[in-house]
Formats: sequence, C-alpha cells, structure tokens
Amino acid sequence: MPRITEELEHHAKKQSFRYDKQSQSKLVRQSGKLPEDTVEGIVVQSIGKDFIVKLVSDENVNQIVECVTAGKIISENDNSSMVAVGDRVGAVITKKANDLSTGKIVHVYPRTNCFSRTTVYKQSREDILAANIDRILIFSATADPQYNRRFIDRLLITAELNLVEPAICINKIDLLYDDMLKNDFEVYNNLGIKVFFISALKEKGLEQIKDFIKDGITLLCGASGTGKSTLINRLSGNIIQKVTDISDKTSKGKHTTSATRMLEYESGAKIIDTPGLREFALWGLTKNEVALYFHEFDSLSPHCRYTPCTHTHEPDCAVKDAYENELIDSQRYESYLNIFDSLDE
Ligand SMILES: Nc1nc2c(ncn2[C@@H]2O[C@H](COP(=O)(O)OP(=O)(O)OP(=O)(O)O)[C@@H](O)[C@H]2O)c(=O)[nH]1
Ligand SMILES: [Mg+2]
Ligand SMILES: [Zn+2]
Repeated sequence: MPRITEELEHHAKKQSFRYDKQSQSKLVRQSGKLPEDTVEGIVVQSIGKDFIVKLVSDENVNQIVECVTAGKIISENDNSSMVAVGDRVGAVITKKANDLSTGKIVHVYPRTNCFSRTTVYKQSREDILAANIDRILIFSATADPQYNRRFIDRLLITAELNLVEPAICINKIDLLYDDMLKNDFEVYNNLGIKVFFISALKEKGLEQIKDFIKDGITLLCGASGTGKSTLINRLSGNIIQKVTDISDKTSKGKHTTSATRMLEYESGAKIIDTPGLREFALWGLTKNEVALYFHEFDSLSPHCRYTPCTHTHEPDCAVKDAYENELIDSQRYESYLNIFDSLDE
C-alpha cells in the first residue's frame, strides 16, 4: 500500500466534493481512496494543462512523468489553482517509457503555502507562482532594468502574508555599485531583511546566495531581464537543465523564461525560476492591515492620537511626524501610502 493513502485518513472527515465547471467538470473530493498503484512526486514544471512531475517514491525516485490532472482528483485546492510547481502530488502512470512516462495526477497534498501574484477572482493558473516554498529571493538589478523599491515592498508583504522568509538580491553590480545604491537598501538591513549585492554574469557574491538557498525550496521572483535565469545557471554546473533549454528566444535575441520551473542542484537545494513579473498586486489584505507590515511603524503607532490610525491624514500621527522629520525612510512611507491607496477597503 503506498504511503500516500495513510496521509489521506487525516482528511477523511471532510466528505464534501464538488464538480468544477471550469476544467472539464472535474470531480474534486477532499478525501477518498486512491488507486493502489499511486506513486508520489513533486511538480517541477507547469506548461498550460500539463505538468512535469518528478517521482520521489523509492522504487521510481527521480523518474520524470508528464502528467495531466485526472477526471477525479483529491485535493483541497480550487480547480483554477489545482496544481502548481512545488506541489506534492500522487500520480498514476498510464504509459511507461524510458525517457518520459505519462500519467495522471490523482491527488494534490495540502499546501503549506501558495505564492500567488494577483486577485483571487482571476481564474488563470498562471497566477499561482509556486506552492510549498521555504523562502523567496526578491530579484532586482542595479540597472538595465533599474530596481523599483515599491515593487520590492509589495513582495516583502506577500512573503510575510505567506509566512515565507524573504531576502533581496540586487544583481548587476558590475554596472553600478556605489554608496548611493548601498544606502538605498540600508533600511531593509535595519528591518532585519538580508540584502545581497551580486553580479551573476561576473560571478560575484554567489557564495552568500548558495548559503542562503542551501536547503528547501527557494522562489526567485523579479522583473524580466534582471538576471534570474543567469544566476541559476551560474550557481553551479550541476543542475538538471540549463536556462537556454527552458527559455524562448524572442526576436530581440533575449532569452525570456516562459514557464515556471523548479531546478535542483546536486547539493539538494531547489530553486524555482519564474517568468519575469511586471506588476505585483497584493491580495488577501485590507487597507487597515497594511501598516502592520511596515515594521518601522511598530514603535511609533502606539503614540498616534487616534487608534486605529491610518497614518495618512490624522492629526498628531506619530508615523507622519516621523516622516516629516526624516526619522523614517521616506520611500518606505511613500510605498505605504501607495499600497494603502491601491486597496479597496
Ligand atoms: N551586466 C550584467 N548583465 C547581466 C547580469 N546577469 C544577467 N545579465 C544579463 O541580463 C539579461 C537578462 O538575463 P536573464 O537571466 O535572462 O534574466 P531573467 O531575469 O531570467 O529574465 P526573464 O526570464 O525574462 O524573467 C541577459 O542579457 C544577461 O546576460 C549581470 O550580473 N551583469
Ligand atoms: Mg529567466
Ligand atoms: Zn498614525
């Protein structure tokens, strides 16, 4: 009996199931019996409705199976975000082959977390970046394209919402590396967030990254062209696929990553390469909660005259006073206002 069925006993209480209108009326159950020949795996790539699953069961370890989702599937997830890179799944192999077997995903394990970039109302699978990640490396460049601190601040909040450890990586220090740049990130150091300055191309500063990603799953997130795929290739020669294999060559001759993929180093470290993000909308957050994620406000807000205080217009607001007297980082406060204004309630 596969180990996977024992875990299912855990969820046996919830007997609810539903048909999903979206994806060929898939029958989604939260519990049930799995086929005897179910094998365990981890999703390492998603391409539309197809998933590449790397098996982890003893007898099949590291075998690669190209899967679709079965008509009946056991999962807590919604159909629109049923399977993502990083998911632990149960699959049944339908056709065995030496190079690439094919199969069906019959079970998606409950997730520890799920990193998503847009609203819950969008029904597209691409909105889910990855599941079950341990940390996120927020990736930006000194120039070409120049980093955007508001984008970084939004990703930091998302990381905290998902209980994922964040760090910031500023690439391309071969193009620019001066005191102004370093000062611009001082505030994050003061907030206890690691900031790495590297050049992936010139292989500078890569040891600190290797140390940061050394166990578990790291998600790499950032704008297109910042050098995420270059870093993955330069970290070590011992990866399963090279970036050039996993990229589309556009007419401009640039290699742009088009699919989310998990790569594994011989050391066991796993890293997820994502297509470049242009915007990052926050979800699962209300206007009044935003301030809780700006930790430089923590010691100030108890001194505001009003509770709660939005720190935007109220008289005798300790946060606004600190901003006006240059006691807190001005760009962070402006980021706060920007995010506050962008949320509905
Ligand atoms: N000068 C300089 N260029 C770099 C560095 N790292 C990467 N590049 C270049 O930046 C360009 C984009 O690199 P990619 O690794 O494809 O960027 P990416 O973040 O994976 O981009 P997407 O896949 O589109 O999200 C390439 O031309 C790289 O050679 C660096 O440290 N310094
Ligand atoms: Mg890329
Ligand atoms: Zn206030």
